[in-house]
Amino acid sequence: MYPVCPLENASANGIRQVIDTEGKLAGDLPDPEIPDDQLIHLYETMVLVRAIDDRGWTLQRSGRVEFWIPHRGLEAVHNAATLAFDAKDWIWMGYRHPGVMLLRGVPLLQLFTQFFGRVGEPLKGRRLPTMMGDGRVNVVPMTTQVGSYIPHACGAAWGAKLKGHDTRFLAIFGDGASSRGEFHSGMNFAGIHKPPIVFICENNGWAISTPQSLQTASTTFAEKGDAYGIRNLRVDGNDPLAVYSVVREARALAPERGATLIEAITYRMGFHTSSDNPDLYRKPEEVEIWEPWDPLNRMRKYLERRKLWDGNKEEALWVRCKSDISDAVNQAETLDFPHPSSMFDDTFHELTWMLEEQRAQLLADLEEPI
Ligand SMILES: Cc1ncc(C[n+]2csc(CCOP(=O)(O)OP(=O)(O)O)c2C)c(N)n1
Repeated sequence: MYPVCPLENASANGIRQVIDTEGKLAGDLPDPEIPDDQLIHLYETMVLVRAIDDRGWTLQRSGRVEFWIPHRGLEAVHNAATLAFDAKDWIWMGYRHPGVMLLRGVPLLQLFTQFFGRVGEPLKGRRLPTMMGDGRVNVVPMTTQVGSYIPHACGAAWGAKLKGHDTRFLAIFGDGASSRGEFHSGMNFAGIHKPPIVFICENNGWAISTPQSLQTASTTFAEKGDAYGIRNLRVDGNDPLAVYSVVREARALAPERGATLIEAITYRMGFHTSSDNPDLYRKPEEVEIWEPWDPLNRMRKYLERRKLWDGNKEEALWVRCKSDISDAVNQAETLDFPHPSSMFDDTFHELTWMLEEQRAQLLADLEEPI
């Protein structure tokens, strides 16, 4: 028999939880009583994030988008965590977190402009699709190097503390990041200096083909916080209400207590990226045990129990999401690609002579007929 989903025995596994698979209050945490309009906005964003993933995948498979990093099943953690933070707070995120941008009010067109690598979005079409960010809404552009941004996030949080600003910080990263030196430097720094930061380790079971058992010999990722004197806990990462609860509490404690390390237990239902094939390293049965814990279904059932949602609203929402996405796709595909020489822009205030030479060479090469 295949092992059961860890969320099934949440309390035995020390995993904080609010709702079960039927959206019933069944966990150890009380309902966080998020206002109705925010609850609905959260659910609608989770659905939009799922619809973006569905469309992004087909766009990549049909050759219209270069690359895709799926986020199916991971809609609860980043959306609920963003909602738990204030707009003035800063967020460092990974590449599976489009809801961070959406909940900060970034238009869908900007996301698709980024996915298509066109000009007209802040990163100027230079990043891999889904590696987003926008300083105007306090979301730091994502860097591909796993976990590399943890020390930067700590430094920024410490800086805010030293300046007496009431700004809090959130850094979301994967379980794979916990094997990087930057994770340990960041945790050590945070334990000592107590910057107002919340770390979320999104434990989705895998780092490409590396399972948890080969990532760490620790029983949990959360307990790594103990070594650094950092408050830590585990939460059901497919339960948006539980994620909201623990993140909101950690944010509130941050000015006094400093950092909290939250291990959010979730599961990457899809491929690592469009260049991956998970059939080579994991069994379909493993994916199946997570299906009843789908965060969208649980949240929808919870809203239905609260009489805030029904089948008609659900259908209308999906129609709206698909139509808004199609509009964004159609518009984004008409935009220009960046000029190749723009790769030299924004590297230095003034280009070094070597980069000047390389840029001139590139421009000359581009003039040459192939
Ligand atoms: C420093 C570094 N090493 C290796 C890679 C290649 N790489 C890209 S994603 C990834 C796995 C990351 O796993 P995790 O942090 O658990 O996040 P997930 O992709 O599962 O969301 C690896 C090893 C990289 N981008 N950066």
